[in-house]
This record gives sequence, C-alpha cells and structure tokens, in this order.
Amino acid sequence: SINVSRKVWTKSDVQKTLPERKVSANKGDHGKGLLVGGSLQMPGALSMSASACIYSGAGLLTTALPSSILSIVSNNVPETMFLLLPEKDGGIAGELIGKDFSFENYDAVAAGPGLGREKGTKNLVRKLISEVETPLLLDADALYYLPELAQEMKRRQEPLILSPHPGEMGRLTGLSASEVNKRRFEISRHYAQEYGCYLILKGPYTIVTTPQGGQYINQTGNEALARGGTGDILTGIALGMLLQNESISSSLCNAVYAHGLTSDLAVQQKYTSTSMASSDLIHHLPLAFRTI
Ligand code: NPW
Ligand code: AMP
Ligand code: MG
Repeated sequence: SINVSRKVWTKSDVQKTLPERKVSANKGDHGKGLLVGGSLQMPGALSMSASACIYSGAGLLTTALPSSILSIVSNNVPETMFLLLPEKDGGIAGELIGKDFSFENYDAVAAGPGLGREKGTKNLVRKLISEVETPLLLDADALYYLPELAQEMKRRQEPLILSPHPGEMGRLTGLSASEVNKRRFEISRHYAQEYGCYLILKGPYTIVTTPQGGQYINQTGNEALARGGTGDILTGIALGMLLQNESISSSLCNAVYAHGLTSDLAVQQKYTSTSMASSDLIHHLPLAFRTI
C-alpha cells in the first residue's frame, strides 16, 4: 500500500522540486522565517543555523534569542533581524513569554539550536506547538521536553517536523540510541504515524518519514559531518527550504540532500573528513546548490 512506500531521494528528485528564483522576484517571494534558540553557552549553534538558512535562499529571517547573545549572533549573521526574548541564566526564560507574545506572521518556524534545557524552554516549546499556524520544525534542545508534551503534539493540526539524531530519537521513544539504529525505518514510521508528524531521523542514510508513513532515504553526506554543529546547520537549511516550497516532504528531503552533498563537495575539493570545521560547510552550500 501507499503507506509503506520507501524510496531513495535522488538528485533528479531534487532538480524537479527545488524552487526556482524568478528574475522578477522580491524578497517576500522567498518567505519570512523565524528561528528560535541560542544561549550564552551555545551562541554558535544559533549563528550557524541562521547563516545556513540565509545561504539556502530565505527571503527574510528573524532570529529569536536571549538578549545576552544578540551581539554575537548579529556579528556572525548580519542578514538576520532579531526578536529579543526574556532570559534567565543566559538561556531563554520561556516561562516569561506571555500571552501577548506572538509567533505569527512567519511562513515557517524552526526552534532548538543551542536553546539549552532550562525548565522554561518547556513552556516555550508548548507555546510554539500550540500557537504556530505554519510549518514548525523542532530540533536539538527543542526536542528535550517533547515526551512531556504528547497531548499538545497530538492536538496540533498544522505541520510538525522533528529532526532527532539517534540519541534524541532514543529519548523520544524511551529506547537507547543503538536500539533506534537497529530498527530505524520501523521506529521512525511508528513515531511519525502516532504523532502525525514529519520525522527526520539523522545519521548516515538519514530517513525522512511523512505523517502517512511514506519514507525517503538520503544517500549524500559522509563522516566529515560527525562533528558538533552540523545538525544545527541542517535545521537552518530545512527552514530555508520550507520557506520556499509548498511541499513539506520535498523541502525536507532537499535540505537533507543539500546538507550531505555540501559535505561531500567540501571533502572532495578542499577539506578532509578530519580537518574541517562545521562552519566551513556553510560556505560550501553554494557549491552544492550549483551542482544540483
Ligand atoms: P554518545 O555521546 O555518543 O554516547 P545531546 P547535542 C547521543 C547544541 N550544540 N548515534 C550521544 O551519545 C545543540 O544545538 C551546540 C548514537 C549523547 O548521549 C543542542 O542545543 C554547538 N548516539 C545542544 O548542543 C555544537 C548519538 O546523544 C547524546 C548520536 C545539545 O545537543 C554542538 C548527545 O546528544 C551542538 O549541536 C548518534 N549519531 N548522536 C555549538 N557550537 O554551539 C548523538 N548521540 O545530549 O542531545 O547533545 O546533540 O550535543
Ligand atoms: P547533530 O547530531 O544534530 O549535530 O546532526 C548531525 C548531522 O550530521 C546529521 O545531519 C547527520 O545525518 C549527519 N551525520 C553525522 N554523522 C554522519 C556520518 N558518519 N555520515 C553521514 N552523515 C552524518
Ligand atoms: Mg543536533
């Protein structure tokens, strides 16, 4: 049946679905995105994610962060605008984000890179799941409190996307990372169908699963990606793709493909899988988009 479809997402699939930039385009045609995250301990994760989003074609990006890291992120990513959030101990104080505060008027929202796990982040994530009416991508620390937000997840009508690595998937399911890796397809499909979400289960051969259970396998990427920050970069690329494409599944598959291809090209052309920094990937994104 359709529900058990499983296919490799190829370069030709990317070429057919990647949005084109019209000569008559203006920035509004390429989406307004919101990226939420960051903390004094991890400003780099948010900076890399925002930068990757810009290099993936986002029209306008707003970054919501705790004010103590504003100057760090704005120095790293001059293209983004900011939404200053209340903070506690260097992280976002989610408990202080009141009813008046709105995450509306964005075409897609992503949260998690460098967010931290302060108790208040649970309220922040609850608010996002309940109030964001456009596609919402949760990654990294925005996944941390999800086991306590199952009702909110199931109640949500609009698209919800999760992008766990095997360790995070283990936490979501109560399994160990190695148990997850032994049954990646089955565990992804079961979770996506139970919560009605899109799921990107990362690692070599990343799997994108739709809420209906359809699965797409990625074949780009290499061990150069096994270093801190690369997942945060994927989140930025995925947000960029979501802003420019009606189809959630092709946006996600294209993001995963471009992310992996970037690391393949970086290793072929200059770096080695050992000697590279995650931020180098961002500057190789144009090579990947050019190759596609
Ligand atoms: P281990 O260590 O291998 O035994 P966490 P995180 C496991 C930010 N970052 N296969 C792993 O197990 C993120 O954005 C900031 C199997 C461990 O138990 C988040 O906000 C950076 N197991 C925050 O850090 C750069 C795997 O999962 C656990 C696995 C926390 O995110 C780094 C680790 O996961 C980082 O992105 C795999 N493939 N992958 C910055 N420069 O600012 C992971 N595990 O504890 O959820 O921590 O992923 O580092
Ligand atoms: P995160 O753990 O959130 O930083 O995400 C790591 C990113 O790098 C994901 O997109 C993984 O799919 C990718 N990745 C990590 N290790 C490998 C590997 N050995 N081969 C291919 N991709 C990898
Ligand atoms: Mg991560």
